[in-house]
Amino acid sequence: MIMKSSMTKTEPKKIAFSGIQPSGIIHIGNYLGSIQLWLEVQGHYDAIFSVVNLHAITVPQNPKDLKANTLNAAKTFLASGIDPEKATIFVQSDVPEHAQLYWTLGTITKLSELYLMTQFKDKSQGTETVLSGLLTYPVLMAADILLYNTTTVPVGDDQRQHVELAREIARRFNDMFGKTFVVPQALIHKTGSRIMGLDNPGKKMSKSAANKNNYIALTDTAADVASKIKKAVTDSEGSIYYDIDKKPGVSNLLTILSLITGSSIKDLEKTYREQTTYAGLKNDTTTALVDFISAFQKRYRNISDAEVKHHLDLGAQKARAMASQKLEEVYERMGLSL
Ligand code: ATP
Ligand code: LTN
Repeated sequence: MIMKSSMTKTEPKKIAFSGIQPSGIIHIGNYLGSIQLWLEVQGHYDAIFSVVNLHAITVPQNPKDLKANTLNAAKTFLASGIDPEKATIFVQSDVPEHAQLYWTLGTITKLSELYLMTQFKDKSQGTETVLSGLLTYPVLMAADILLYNTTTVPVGDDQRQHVELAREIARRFNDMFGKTFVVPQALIHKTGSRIMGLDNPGKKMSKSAANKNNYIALTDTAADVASKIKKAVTDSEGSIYYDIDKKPGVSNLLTILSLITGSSIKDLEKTYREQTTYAGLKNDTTTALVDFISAFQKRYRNISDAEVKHHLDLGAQKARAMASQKLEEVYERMGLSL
């Protein structure tokens, strides 16, 4: 939770940066693990949120779909409550400094560091051809973050390692060329930083999962939600309490219900203490999700494409003004500008 009281008037505002790939659907894992944190930081931080389309092309994309998904991701930000008066929102490729800084940072990043990234290992596993963009992706992510003097990076737990590498790259650059970058910190939820797949609570909920029952998309219908939660894998014990190792499926449902409703997990455990089946927990989770998603969808339908484009254009201008200054500084430090 971000405490207003911890910010004094004289304290400079902290800067938060985060991004989501426009690679298709946005699921409640993305929302609860990341966008919910964005809503907490906006207003307290100078917040910058990007639709990171250059990241999305590290796996093959259909150009027409990519365009539509990019606009839809930005619309999702707005429908979720991201306020363009408080936060800058923009599309990554509209600010060419991201790709430019990426190149310079790549010249001080070790291949051995990139091969260590678990996301690279997961995504490259089993594929015949591994494209270089998939390996160097965390350098682009470091560029995204470091361009804006970012202090804080609100993300899900799966991005912790990438933020750690961005910190290392910042420190290395500062040591080699003089203090240029702020060393950022990840901001990760205590609960909800890793929403698990409904069909397999041993692995994180993922939009790239083969089984559609793995995730609840923000575009799902009430019937989809009911059917997916009904099929969610639990266990045969018949009692409801939070224990991530012994009861990953039930703990995942409790986490989702807690984050959507704002009730603590302790209170939910009390509510379900007497219950010997999971039907009640599943019904309540379905109702909470359906209420949340239908309100979201209503807001989403009322936002026009023109409105989104307007905010993205303004956002790109603001982001470019900041990013170009930082890139100039980097070029100066490295002896690239005459
Ligand atoms: P996926 O692995 O689901 O295909 P991704 O992690 O590559 O997608 P993004 O859309 O870029 O997808 O993720 C946006 C944000 O959502 C990131 O901050 C990420 O950490 C967070 N996130 C993704 N999946 C989960 C999850 N299952 N639980 C919590 N946060 C998540
Ligand atoms: N790699 C992230 C998306 C991302 C990001 C960023 C997050 C790209 N650049 C900068 C935070 C800050 C992902 O796949 N979830």
